[in-house]
Amino acid sequence: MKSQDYIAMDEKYGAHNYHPLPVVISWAEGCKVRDPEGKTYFDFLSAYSAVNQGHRHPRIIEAARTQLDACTLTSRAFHNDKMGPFLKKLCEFTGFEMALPMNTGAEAVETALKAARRWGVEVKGVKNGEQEIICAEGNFHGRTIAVISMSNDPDSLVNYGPYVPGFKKVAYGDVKAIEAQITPRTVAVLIEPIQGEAGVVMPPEGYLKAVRELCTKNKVLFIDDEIQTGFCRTGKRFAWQREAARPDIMCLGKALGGGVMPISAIVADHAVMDVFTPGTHGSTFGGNPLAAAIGMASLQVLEDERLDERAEALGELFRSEVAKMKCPKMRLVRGRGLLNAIVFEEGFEAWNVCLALRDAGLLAKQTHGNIIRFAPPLVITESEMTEALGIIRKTLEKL
Ligand code: IF1
Repeated sequence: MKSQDYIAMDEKYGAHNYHPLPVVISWAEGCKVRDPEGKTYFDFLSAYSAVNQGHRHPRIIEAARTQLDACTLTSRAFHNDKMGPFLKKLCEFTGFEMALPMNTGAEAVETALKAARRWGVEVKGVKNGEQEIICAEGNFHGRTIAVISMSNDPDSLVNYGPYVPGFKKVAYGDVKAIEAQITPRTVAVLIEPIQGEAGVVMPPEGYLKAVRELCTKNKVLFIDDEIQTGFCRTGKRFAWQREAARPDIMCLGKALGGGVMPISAIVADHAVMDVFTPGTHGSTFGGNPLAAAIGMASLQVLEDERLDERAEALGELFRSEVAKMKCPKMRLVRGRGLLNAIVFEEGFEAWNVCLALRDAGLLAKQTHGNIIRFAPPLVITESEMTEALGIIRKTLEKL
């Protein structure tokens, strides 16, 4: 079958809840992917930062293969010999005391919301049912009913009511707006350190630190969604580290699974995590031995290959080279590490640029019509980056 046949089959049998770029991927390695016709592309999306370690990293694949021959699933009714070592490694990597493993990012966010609501009652003394959580306009935290109840994106929200109460939405990047909404019933503030889906929107300098201090002062938990920004993507292991704004709960996902399987978690210290007691939360697949083996290898690769430093250096290169490109439609390039976006003029349709980039051999996806996100696997080499920048330059300068 050819690419167009696979696309037609997706259209016919798959729900129409996506509008993908017309390209089919049948093989991938490192920062490159290939279609059934044999054309190779740079992958500048990285499955929305889920393949920071590159496609099919040999050490992650090896860990998966070894575990496939031992044991893949036990459920949490029994212990397994991989979960403990994995969670120990995750705690050491993140600098938190405990971890709670789940599968998808949305589940990690749900887990954090549940932890905060329970903490609010049991530690802060808020009456059950009155807990409030403050979140930011323009957020993206996943697709579950509770999580979309925090969203203000019409596509995510419309006709899915009734929504979950207990959330207050405030402008992103404005500490005063958070402060104005804090009441004695507030149990948490949940934010992304950089808003990915919103178009790589960066808060003003000092925002995270100020949110941290505000939360401490008011006995409110600071929940940091690092599902997209975490695991070296922004040039640090986690984006909060740039401002030393250590959260009370961190939500993790995507690259924790090394691009192989969905693995998510929250990490926190005893003071918060101890609100969970047997039976109060869980998942059939969370902490399964296959995921644990893969997660362990995924963390080890980030550490051994110093992917934080690589993201920092190549991100600088990317932004400085793009800024020099002669494209009258381009307004600015922004980002941190290898999470970057090119913003075109208002009303510009970036979809056609993504098609042109595809034809030239680079895959990227637009967000909000006029913004394209550029986020290659962090294992990309400097010479590959230079080659990819050549493709982007040629395409943009033709507009
Ligand atoms: C899709 C966006 C990116 C996330 C943050 C939680 C989750 C995500 C900060 C939920 C997921 C994904 C979902 C994916 C597209 C992608 C995305 F454009 F939708 F917003 F990356 F920017 N917190 N983001 O970014 O994690 O449950 O999906 O594992 O198609 O919905 P999940």
